[in-house]
Amino acid sequence: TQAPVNVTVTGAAGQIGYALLFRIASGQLLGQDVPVKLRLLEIPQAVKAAEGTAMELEDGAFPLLAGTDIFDDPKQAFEGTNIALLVGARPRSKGMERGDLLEANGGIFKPQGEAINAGAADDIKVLVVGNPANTNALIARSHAPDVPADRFTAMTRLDHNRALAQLAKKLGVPVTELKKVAIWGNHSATQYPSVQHAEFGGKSIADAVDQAWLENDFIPTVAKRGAAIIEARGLSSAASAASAAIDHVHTWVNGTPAGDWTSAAVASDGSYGVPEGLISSFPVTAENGQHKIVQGLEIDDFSRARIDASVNELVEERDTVQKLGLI
Ligand code: NAX
Repeated sequence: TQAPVNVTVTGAAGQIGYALLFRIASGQLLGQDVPVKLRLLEIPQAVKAAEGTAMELEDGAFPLLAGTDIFDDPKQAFEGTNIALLVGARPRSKGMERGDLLEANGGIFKPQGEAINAGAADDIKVLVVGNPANTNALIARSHAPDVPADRFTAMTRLDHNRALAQLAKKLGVPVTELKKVAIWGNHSATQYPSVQHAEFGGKSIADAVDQAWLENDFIPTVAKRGAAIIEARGLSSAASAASAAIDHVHTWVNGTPAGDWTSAAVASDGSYGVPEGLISSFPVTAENGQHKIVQGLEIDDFSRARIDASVNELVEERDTVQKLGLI
């Protein structure tokens, strides 16, 4: 029998953590034949709540769950970890400037990056969910110089899934018919959900919908969906975010199907004019546990402007954390 895979989840007592942990324990992250050991990281004040969640995990009697350990020290939480889901982050409070937000998150993602560098397993894969996700991933990565840069990713799969759902509704087809939808740039309101190369049942989506719908309806609906969920639910998206995190890691480990791609924020290699090293969302394929940015796509003028706008925001965030000495 296989040794359990160590999965560290930060922010384990939060709302995404609550939805995520049970799906990991049930085998949906890595597969029905892979035992997992959970390592939960929380701040000291939330350790008791995490213990409550661990009790419920125990009560699930999950056949694949080999145990749950709780930590308030990143060094211990990332010891020997194979998969790290960095969910806990500092939310923006009222009146907080972007610089303050980035600085507060630097205080979280710097020590976590260092701990991953010091103690994680050689095959470590990191997904950052906590916002601002792309730049938090950049901070963590810059403090883990011994870990290959492509192991640090940030989540735009929720945006990707939201785009699929909107398109399926508009076109009256199941999501399984849709291929080659892409999220570009930052996981923020500037993100660019693109259908330029997208297909449904082998036909072009760009030809089937009009540009006005794309610009005035589809793009803002996807980009502002998080705010719409808060408005309706009184709380930010949690189960859908957890579901997307499961999808991101599952695809990373098991690969993308032939003839399709997914979206993930990964280290840029300079493709499509995105500055090298920036963690930006691209259309990506995954094979043998490695992402590849889809190459050779023609980018029309509309897409170019949207991609540039979002990438510029990432450059500004990077410059800010650089000035703050966080990277
Ligand atoms: P919650 O506030 O419910 O939970 C966050 C948890 O993180 C809390 O339990 C807190 O104690 C913990 N935490 C804070 N600092 C920590 C640290 N240094 N180490 C370990 N744990 C720490 O937030 P939740 O709704 O679960 O959302 C978590 C993060 O996901 C937020 O930053 C949120 O903005 C982000 N999201 C990202 C999405 C994406 O698509 N990339 C979508 C959903 C979500 O908005």
